[in-house]
Amino acid sequence: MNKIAIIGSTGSIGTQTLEVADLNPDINVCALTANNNAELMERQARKYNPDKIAMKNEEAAKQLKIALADTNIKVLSGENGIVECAADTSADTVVTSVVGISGLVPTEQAIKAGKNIALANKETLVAAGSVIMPLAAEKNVKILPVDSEHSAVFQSLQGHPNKIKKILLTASGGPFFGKTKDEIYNASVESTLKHPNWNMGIKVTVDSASMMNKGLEVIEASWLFGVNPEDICVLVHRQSIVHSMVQFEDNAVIAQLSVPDMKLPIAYALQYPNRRYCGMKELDLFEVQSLTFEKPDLNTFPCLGLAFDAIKTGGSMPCVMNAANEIAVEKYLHGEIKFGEISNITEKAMSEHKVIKNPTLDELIETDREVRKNRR
Ligand code: MN3
Repeated sequence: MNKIAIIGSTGSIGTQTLEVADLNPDINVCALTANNNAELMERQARKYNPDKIAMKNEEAAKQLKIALADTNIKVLSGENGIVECAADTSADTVVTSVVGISGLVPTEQAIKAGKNIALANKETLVAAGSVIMPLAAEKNVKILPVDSEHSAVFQSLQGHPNKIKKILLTASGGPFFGKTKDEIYNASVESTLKHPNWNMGIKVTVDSASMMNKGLEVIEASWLFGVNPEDICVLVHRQSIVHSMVQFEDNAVIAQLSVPDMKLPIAYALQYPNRRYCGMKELDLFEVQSLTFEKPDLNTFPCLGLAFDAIKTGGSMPCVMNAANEIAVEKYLHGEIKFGEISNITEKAMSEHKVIKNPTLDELIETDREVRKNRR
């Protein structure tokens, strides 16, 4: 039996995690949290009967307290309620499927409470990998990747106790593959949200279009697998069938292939080292026919280059990059800036930042806050 808490259960990864749980009776849901979708949370709470739930939005929590008055489910609210659902439950594993920096503190508190982490919130490691990874080691908890590329790397490492020579991280290229910087500068939100292969949350879809998503994943991979950024090679692979690869000292390359479906990495993280049917379709390579790999275009997608710069600089720099990008994406979605300005804003924040070499978690949270304040 794997008891889980889901931080962000009404989002894309959260709902797919529950679909995986539906197929596997050995996964038991003991806590759920969300921002403000009270209607969906009520349905989830009634179906999975967790011990406790939390809504970040106080109004939504109030509404649910009334709606769930006939149950024994404890309804909490605010940041503290979310942290309680992450750290103070009978869960063995906490699925962190919220987007952005808001996943950081619940993840940290869950690790401190000795919970394994099924990590879908990449921003946590991007901003604070230097604090989170040593903490996880100290508390002897596992950080199991839910991001499809990192899950593929993790799967490719099974049975290979050897040192990684290179990580070959694949990228779909997003909706603007093959375009020039000028052509996408004024890209509409609608065209940005049209991802060719993956159906994901809004923030990660915009990040995919700018290739910042791949940049965040380079940093995530570097922390998860202890690999230098110089040894992470990004390949644009339009078919999204090879989810990433590992090259070993003997130059053998091991890959994981499947149709693009997040249920596989979710199920693997929750049932590792077992594999069970998770609702994903079979891969038909005759239908796919060819698998192609190309170099990313750093001129059209400067965000990818910024991420390599940020992790090479280290310290508080990736945290600054992440915060500036989150703000810029938000502004873009609200029609306040052009698509092409996302990278400009991020680059400017990075160039203005005075790096803290070995930041504490508090210093990182403060840095994140500063960057957001200055960019709003
Ligand atoms: Mn990914």
